[in-house]
Amino acid sequence: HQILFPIPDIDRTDLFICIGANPMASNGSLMTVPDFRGRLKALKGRGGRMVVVDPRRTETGKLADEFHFIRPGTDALLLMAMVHTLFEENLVNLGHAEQWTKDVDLVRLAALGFTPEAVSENTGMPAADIRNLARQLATTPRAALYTRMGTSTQAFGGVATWLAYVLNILTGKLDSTGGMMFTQPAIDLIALGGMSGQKGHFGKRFSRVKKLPEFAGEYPSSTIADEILTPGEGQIRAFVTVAGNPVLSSPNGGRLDEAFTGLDFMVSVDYYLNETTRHADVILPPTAGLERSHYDLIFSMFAVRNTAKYSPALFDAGKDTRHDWQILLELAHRLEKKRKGGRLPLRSEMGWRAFKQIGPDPILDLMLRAGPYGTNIGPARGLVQPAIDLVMDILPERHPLRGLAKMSPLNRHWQDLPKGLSISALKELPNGVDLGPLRPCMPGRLFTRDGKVNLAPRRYLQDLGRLHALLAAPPSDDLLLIGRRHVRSNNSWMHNSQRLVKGKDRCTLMIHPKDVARCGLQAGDSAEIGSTSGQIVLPVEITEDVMPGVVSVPHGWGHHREGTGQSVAVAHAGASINDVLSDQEIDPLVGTSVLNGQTVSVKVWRADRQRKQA
Ligand SMILES: Nc1nc2c(c(=O)[nH]1)N[C@H]1C(S)=C(S)[C@@H](COP(=O)(O)OP(=O)(O)OC[C@H]3O[C@@H](n4cnc5c(=O)[nH]c(N)nc54)[C@H](O)[C@@H]3O)O[C@H]1N2
Ligand SMILES: Nc1nc2c(c(=O)[nH]1)N[C@H]1C(S)=C(S)[C@@H](COP(=O)(O)OP(=O)(O)OC[C@H]3O[C@@H](n4cnc5c(=O)[nH]c(N)nc54)[C@H](O)[C@@H]3O)O[C@H]1N2
Ligand SMILES: [Mo]
Repeated sequence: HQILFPIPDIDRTDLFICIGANPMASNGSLMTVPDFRGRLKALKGRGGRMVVVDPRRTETGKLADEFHFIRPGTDALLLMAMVHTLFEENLVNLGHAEQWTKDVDLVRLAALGFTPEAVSENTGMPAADIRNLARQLATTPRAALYTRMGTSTQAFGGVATWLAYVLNILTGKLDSTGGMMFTQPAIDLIALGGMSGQKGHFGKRFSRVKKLPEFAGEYPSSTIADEILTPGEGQIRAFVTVAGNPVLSSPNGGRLDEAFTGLDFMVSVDYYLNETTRHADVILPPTAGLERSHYDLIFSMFAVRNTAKYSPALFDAGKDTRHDWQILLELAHRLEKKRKGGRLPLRSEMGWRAFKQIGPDPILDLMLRAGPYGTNIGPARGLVQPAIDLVMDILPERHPLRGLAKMSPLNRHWQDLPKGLSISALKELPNGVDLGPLRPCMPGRLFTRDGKVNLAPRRYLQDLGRLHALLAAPPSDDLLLIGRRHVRSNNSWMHNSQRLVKGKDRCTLMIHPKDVARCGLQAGDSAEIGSTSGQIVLPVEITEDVMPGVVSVPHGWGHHREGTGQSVAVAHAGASINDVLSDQEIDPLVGTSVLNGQTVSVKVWRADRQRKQA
């Protein structure tokens, strides 16, 4: 399920193995972790350790007790070799996961060929270090192995992500204190969705052009351009973007940029006139963050501690402005009317109007009250039930909110709140409420038919042929491109704030001194980074913090395109890594873009030569 996965119990772990993530810059990812630095300090204070594995010695890597470079795209080999070591050295111990895990033996067989010695050359990690890492994970009772962007958005992302779960399960870390645990948020979208029959799915449909699998109803963004540019039945002719800037965030953004120009119609719901919204026929700007109330439904599912916080709007919304929810609801209503030939049945029309009238807060209130820390909603329910019925009428069959209709009033009181959670209770607690640390909850979180975790799904096993091929091929000495994030940036949209972009140029090509010479570069040069998809030019930043053979460029830059309305961003344009990354390179198992580990060429860029070409 797209929003159900275990989170590192960072506040109680004694060993945090962090592979392909940089929480010092990102504040976590599928781990919502405010003040990572403070929590890391506490971890070290209680004698704990952090190990980081990354092709770049990141801000997080610099604070690690143990740091290892790894060649981009080879994590699946490292993780397989760790699995191999666990079996070989009799370190497998599932703990209470034993009861609800099956096919452990298939995993043992799958790992047979992947000895630490065999994967060492490809990964660039000494065999002894790999064995040691597996042993540490197995023998530290409270340990968590966490992988993220670097291990998932790469050629073996699917297998690497699977193996990270496998390692946590084989060593008894899943669902145990200080290990990898599921959250119990005040609004449990999984429980709500489960009640509406929504159980998560993958590969139920395939995209038209490239036949890529859907996941939770979404297709990979790398194939948007194909769907717009390829003629035929089902070709996309109109496009809506909401809070996204895919021209900068999708691989081969240049192709997407072109594709958008050919659309019949485009709408963007966004504040900014940026690289993507400049193609829109209509831009609908929503109210700003401080003009609307806020409760975090999604990130509470991933938080390292269960908390609930409601933020009321600080400012009145301007006259004639709309919240995102109002814009989207209005668009949906009008489209639905159009689809039905201009008129809706009375009951359905009333449902739409009821939804617009009540807005999200009463629904939020109901979800809080009906949730695991909620109050008994008894009489209140009687009052709102008719409105709920009307709203339910217009929701698609499998919409998670449908779970609400089936939720029986609960009577579990939260300890500090005699009346349990509700919006009014949260309004009295402006700093939010602490609902305590993560708690074991398996097998309650399992939705599989047999109530078991299948440790070796066929889909993953079938992808191992590719991993064997990687192992058999000697590593090439081409330069491999990886991304990076910075604490003062957020993907593509923080670059129009002077405060956030001032100071040293951050959109640079990081390159190791050993590679500088072979590319004919010197400090102070600009480099041309090229691939079959395109070229960009960036200043070089020579540093031993990247692994030899690896270069790094951040994403979200490239604000030189005409027709955007962001003067500060234009003055700090940088270049887009996604103009170099190919949209043809995907992980065939899951369809995810290869954002890390694509091959590039790097050479000196000279203004004079460029002028001659022009
Ligand atoms: N300040 C800030 N915070 C953010 C964001 C932001 O842009 N700025 N973005 C937000 C979003 S949308 C997300 S998804 C999260 C992401 O949060 P994280 O998952 O922490 O993502 P990154 O910071 O990109 O870290 C990925 C790391 O993987 C490394 N890496 C690259 N290739 C490989 C590889 O092949 N193997 C291994 N082992 N490592 C590799 C990179 O060097 C990098 O250190 O952050 C969120 N938070
Ligand atoms: N090469 C490479 N590419 C990457 C990544 C990488 O690591 N490397 N990371 C990928 C990841 S993990 C992600 S999540 C994507 C992110 O990429 P996108 O999903 O395209 O998102 P952003 O660049 O963050 O753009 C957010 C947009 O939302 C607008 N916005 C902000 N707040 C609101 C709001 O309240 N309402 C509305 N309607 N609009 C709002 C902003 O103005 C901005 O235009 O990039 C991906 N692209
Ligand atoms: Mo993301």
